Amino acid sequence: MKFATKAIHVGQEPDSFTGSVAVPVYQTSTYQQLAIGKHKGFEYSRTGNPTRKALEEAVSSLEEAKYGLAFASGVAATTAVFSLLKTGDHVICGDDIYGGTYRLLEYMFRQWGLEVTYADSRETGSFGDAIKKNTKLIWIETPTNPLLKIIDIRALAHISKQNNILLAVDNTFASPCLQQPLTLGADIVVHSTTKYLAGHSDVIGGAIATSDAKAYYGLKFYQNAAGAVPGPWDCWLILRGIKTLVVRMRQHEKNALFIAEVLEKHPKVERVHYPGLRSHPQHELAKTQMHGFGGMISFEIKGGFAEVEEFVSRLRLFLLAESLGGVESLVCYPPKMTHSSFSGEERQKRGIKDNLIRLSVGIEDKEDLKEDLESALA
Ligand code: P1T
Repeated sequence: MKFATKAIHVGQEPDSFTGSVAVPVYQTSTYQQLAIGKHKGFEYSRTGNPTRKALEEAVSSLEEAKYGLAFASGVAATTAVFSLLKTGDHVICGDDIYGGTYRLLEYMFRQWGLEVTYADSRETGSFGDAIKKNTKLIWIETPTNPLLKIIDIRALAHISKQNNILLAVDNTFASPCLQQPLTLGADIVVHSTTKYLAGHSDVIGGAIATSDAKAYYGLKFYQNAAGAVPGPWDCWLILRGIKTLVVRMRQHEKNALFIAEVLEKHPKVERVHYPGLRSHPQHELAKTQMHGFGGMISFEIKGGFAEVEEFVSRLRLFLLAESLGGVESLVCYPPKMTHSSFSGEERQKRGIKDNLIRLSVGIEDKEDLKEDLESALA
């Protein structure tokens, strides 16, 4: 079955009891058991819920995985993966990552004795160089948040397999529609389903897909033990979003490429980061592992914070907000919003400049988006 068909049908078969075409919302905390130790596959909704199961099947199918797990947020899914590790284990993490992932590593897991090294996201070799005897996990985003760097998943998968290390890829920015890390050799894929999978800025969620049975059973145990599960309504909303993922991603990408080209030519713009531009240093790599370049752009405006403030205050369509991947266009200032958990020094080290602006390009008419950006820049 092809991707667009799977997005509509897998996990979303008509309800066997009523024929309901939409997966029912099983708003129940518990399930009557037939006898002690005998039940119909569900005991308690933290452990399992049919609406959540439908979402888990849908996500695993889109990621070409054997197993899927849904969580209450992307951060909860990320926490689940780090929770596979033990005190004294070492993680190598790409240096350009969502601020919340950095916060989790630095302010939660480090105090529990996890060692973390950040590797240069653009240099595959820097991940290899960082490997130690106790390295258990490589964690990357690609494209990265917020600088849209591309990491060579195949090359990292090769390194991680040779060294018996798990490779986890946060695939939130691309979505499985544009990139399927497991098919490139990664072991675990993580999503903030809040973003493109749900697609309408109306729900918080996370998911993991893997074909590694050992990792899956560890993560499944964690899911039930720690309990950060999504409720059935949230699962239902994400499932509904997934049905239109393909058409939305096509439009996000068309609009983003158009806007990136507009920005690149604009005299008030210093630099544009978008993997679909030929000027992007890893454009060719992106083509080898992605089926499209997505809807996220970041750019450096000429000037500093004053110019950023002025620019965002003049936008009308692009809403100033955290998050991304919804049908509406958003603008974000990473240094003070999504990446405020990095110190100024850490941001500078990573190239997140004070004039960096991030856009989540929605699926509105591209001419309206262009006009909004141009009039605010003017
Ligand atoms: O917000 P939550 O659903 O918990 O997802 C966290 C998360 C994980 N991974 C990536 C790559 C993300 O971008 C995020 C959340 N990011 C934003 C809210 C943002 O505006 O970048």
